[in-house]
Amino acid sequence: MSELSWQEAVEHIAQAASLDELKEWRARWVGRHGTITERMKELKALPPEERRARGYELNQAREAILEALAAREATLKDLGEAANLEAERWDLTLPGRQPEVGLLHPLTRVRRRIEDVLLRLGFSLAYGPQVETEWYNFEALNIPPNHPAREMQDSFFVDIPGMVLRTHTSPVQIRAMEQHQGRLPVKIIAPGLTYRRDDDATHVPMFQQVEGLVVDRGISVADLMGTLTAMAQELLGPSTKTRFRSSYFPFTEPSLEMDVTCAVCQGRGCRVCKDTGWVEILGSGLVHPTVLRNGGYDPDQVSGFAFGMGVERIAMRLYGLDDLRLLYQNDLRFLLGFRHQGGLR
Ligand code: 2U9
Repeated sequence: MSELSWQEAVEHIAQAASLDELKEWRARWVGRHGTITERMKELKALPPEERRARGYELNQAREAILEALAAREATLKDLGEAANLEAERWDLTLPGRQPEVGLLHPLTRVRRRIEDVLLRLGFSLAYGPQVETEWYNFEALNIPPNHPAREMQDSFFVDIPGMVLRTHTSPVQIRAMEQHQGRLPVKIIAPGLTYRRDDDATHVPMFQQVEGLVVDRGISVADLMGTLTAMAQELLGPSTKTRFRSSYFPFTEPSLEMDVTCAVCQGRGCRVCKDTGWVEILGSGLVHPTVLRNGGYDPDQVSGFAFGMGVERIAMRLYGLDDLRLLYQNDLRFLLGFRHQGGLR
């Protein structure tokens, strides 16, 4: 039995500090075993007149307590909401969050720079499939069946017989020549992904090339040297010098490799050029007569020059990287180092 009168209970309830405390008051006074409830159970033992008066009084008390509980509950809930609102108040004067701005991958930038320079020299872009037939990837380019590039350990062959992941973008140019149907000039560049079974510090199995092809009447090595020197000077700076060394490729005759004065040390000698002052950046040559014929052109009427470069290799030379794999590891510590290298496009 409680020592408090119900009037005192009503006063306590009106000052309860929490909803939990209200729950206790409710159980103690009007719950299943609460004071009022127990008293009501005792009513039936009383004589009728007394039962009426006592019952009336207990009902009054019960109503008053329930009312006090409801009133206090409403007040506590209101106070809680107000406190929540206060805690969640937004400070509109706080400075905004600086959004992280992305940047193009260094390889994308280098490839686009090469494309830009060649587009300004009058070339058009050409694209083709990455899964190629052996004809377009090898035979049409005068690469014979016994050539080492055609071994399983050098190229990625796919499950479809006679198909290979292109090992260079040259097949794009054969397809483009076919589409030109003998019209002149052909003046295209073929940028894109290529695949070879190589994997070390200076080779990745998937890499990017930009190749170029010009076919017209009277194209000579002079056109090749002039065009590629102009490209190198646009790409690496106007004081860049070029030199050509003879080489061999099945699809060009004669074949030439082009060196440029080192962009890192301006020819003075450094780690990138191995103290020679020169770095090799591309292969080139006059298009082999057989290749012209395979593209639908008559080598007695027209001639052409072609060149090919590896975008990764050029990026290594431009940025002085000694491990090509850095370009493919998506390490932000490395990539963010290019944040201030030229504008974003
Ligand atoms: C056609 C005819 C000829 C494209 C050429 C090279 C020389 C060359 C390499 C550079 C580095 C490949 O990425 S790399 O490993 N390329 O040396 N490419 S001439 O000759 C062609 C292309 C298409 C129809």
